[in-house]
Amino acid sequence: MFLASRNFCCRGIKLRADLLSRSIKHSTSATMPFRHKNTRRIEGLDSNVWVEFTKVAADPSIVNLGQGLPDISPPSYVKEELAKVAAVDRLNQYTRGFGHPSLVKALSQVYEKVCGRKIDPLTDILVTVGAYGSLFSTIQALIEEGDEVIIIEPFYDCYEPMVKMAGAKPVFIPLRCKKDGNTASSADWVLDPAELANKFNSKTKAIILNTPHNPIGKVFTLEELQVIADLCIKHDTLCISDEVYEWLVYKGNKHIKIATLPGMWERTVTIGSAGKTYSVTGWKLGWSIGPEHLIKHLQVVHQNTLYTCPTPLQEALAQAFWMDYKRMDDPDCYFYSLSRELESKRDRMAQLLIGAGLKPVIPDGGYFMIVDVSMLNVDLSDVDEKQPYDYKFVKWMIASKKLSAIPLSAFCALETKKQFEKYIRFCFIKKDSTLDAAEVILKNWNK
Ligand code: IK2
Repeated sequence: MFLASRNFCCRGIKLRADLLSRSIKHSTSATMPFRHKNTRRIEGLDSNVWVEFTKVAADPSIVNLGQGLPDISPPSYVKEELAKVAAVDRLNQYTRGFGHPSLVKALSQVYEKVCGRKIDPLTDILVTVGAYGSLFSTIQALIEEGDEVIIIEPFYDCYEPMVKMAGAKPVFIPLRCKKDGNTASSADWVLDPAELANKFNSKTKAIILNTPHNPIGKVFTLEELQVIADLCIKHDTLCISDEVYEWLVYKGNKHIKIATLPGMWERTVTIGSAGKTYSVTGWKLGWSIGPEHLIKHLQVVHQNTLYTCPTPLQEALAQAFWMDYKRMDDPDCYFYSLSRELESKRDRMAQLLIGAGLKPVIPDGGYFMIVDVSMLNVDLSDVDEKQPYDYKFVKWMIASKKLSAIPLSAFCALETKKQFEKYIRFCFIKKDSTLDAAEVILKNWNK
């Protein structure tokens, strides 16, 4: 009885306090306008494709080939390492801010082998929260207000807002399809060297390169990288090279790091991702690798924003890297076995789309496939008028076919959306059962 009345009394006080605070809020907003709006640097950056499409594809009955996350299992040793580190007290506390010592050491060994040069684990590497964190610290550290940054379209969507938040101007150049209509390969999508050369001027601070490319799956060739490198050197420009899909290249293709081309190490920051390397996108660890004179500025951004990344994840990742480092000459190394596993998924995805009467662009790398859906002639008059065709198409497909994808124009600047809006992007790093479910939908498309 006493307890009951005490609870009632406490609840009564809380209720009165809530009412009071609501009435204060109400009287303030009624009498004067709230003067705190967003900062200018985030003006116009409110829409985001992941926020929008994660929400619409959240229903578990939808076959989700949208956002780039695996539903296959990560390698068992990676999961086991994480379970082991949780038991070590020291590994549950803060670690070195610029990267846990065993992780930067492992990364330096792996990348020394790939790049054929010395990489100092303490000065040439910064570990961050995902490749997003690496891109952010690179752009914040090296891009100045008023600078121009060349971005190749389509582009991973965060490049444009990150450049804008740094006060710089994105300058876009599209990959153009050199074949008409019946495009079969991501290699058909190319930059025009003369058009690219015209984008460089005295204000150009950097170019952002992404190879293997998301969303097209293009793997830039040595010749194509050399054109970019020559322009960077000629105009004393930096290169921010997003290589999160570096291990995911398919037969007949080779991933080349632009930082290994003559004269490029000193001006390149290369970005990688644990999420993409080990199929653990939820771990959100990434890294930037480059010369000390660039990485030291990224470290300043990092020490004053995030300071450090989770220790257990870094230690587990380090152990995984050590294991694969030791077998880099063995085809069973996860760096190569994952791309073999994905190559058959890529071929299956292509067959499903071809079977539905579509012409997919077969990627040479990464785990996405784009396809022109305009030929399906779907009536989209009921879907939100203001959006580009591909947005409307994907929303319609999710609602009517229970299949999700990502609209390609999400990876383009406003002015170029029209050029790309007939394509949508499918993600194929999926279990056979998920691809089976997609197959049923595509086979029954016209029923
Ligand atoms: N850069 C590229 C090119 C990426 O693809 C990603 C991750 N994208 O995945 C979502 C999708 O395209 O569906 C990143 C950077 C970010 O990587 P991280 O998860 O390591 O921050």
